[in-house]
Amino acid sequence: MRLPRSPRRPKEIKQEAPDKLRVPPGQFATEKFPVLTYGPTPRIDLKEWRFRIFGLVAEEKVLAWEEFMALPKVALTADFHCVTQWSRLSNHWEGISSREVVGLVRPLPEARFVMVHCYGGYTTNLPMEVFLVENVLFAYRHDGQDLAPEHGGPMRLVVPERYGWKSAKWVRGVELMAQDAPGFWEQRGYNMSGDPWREERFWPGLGEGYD
Ligand SMILES: Nc1nc2c(c(=O)[nH]1)N[C@H]1C(S)=C(S)[C@@H](COP(=O)(O)O)O[C@H]1N2
Ligand SMILES: [Mo]
Repeated sequence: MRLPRSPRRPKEIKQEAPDKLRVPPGQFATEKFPVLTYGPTPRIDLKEWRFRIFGLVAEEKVLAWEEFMALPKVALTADFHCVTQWSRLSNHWEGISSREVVGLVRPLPEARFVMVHCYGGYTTNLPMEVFLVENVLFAYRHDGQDLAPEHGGPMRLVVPERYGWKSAKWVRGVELMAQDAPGFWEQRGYNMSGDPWREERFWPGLGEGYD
């Protein structure tokens, strides 16, 4: 699969604090990039692919692949922390920032949370202020290659400041909401917030050390 290339170089976002402790508590660094998917890998034809931004917005937006790829691009290096305890440091991502995507729809003032919807039915929730952090992006390239289908290709969300389950693969929509609601893993015992630096792994009270 060859993806269209932007004529402009993506804007490179610096990693926040390269010299700070990079591996959060209870995690170990690995060079590998394991695949963690619940269920089969969806295969999406780029001609059929759509990305819908909807919910509490003045006017919803549906993007086809070419429209999505025509948006201004960013690139950044970020660490990735899975709740199953592996961390993969220094992933280079290229994509479209969440701010760019939200800028297309004029959110209503009551919109405070998002639900990210995926091909295959997976979902995950985030507060708007976390979703709109500068290093959150809808990525289509990883370490210089088009994003592999098993890692979320053609496009996935990347939320470096949260555990990996918030980095939804095969994204097909973002829903703006007034109230928080649990996504797929959040309904099954994972923490609503999922900050790896605070070890927000599971529901408070589930498991030793996590409450
Ligand atoms: N659609 C979808 N997105 C998903 C998942 C999934 O099962 N389905 N797994 C999550 C989990 S638990 C992790 S750790 C990361 C793993 O990303 P990777 O498979 O590219 O390593 O994807 C997240 N995004
Ligand atoms: Mo995970």
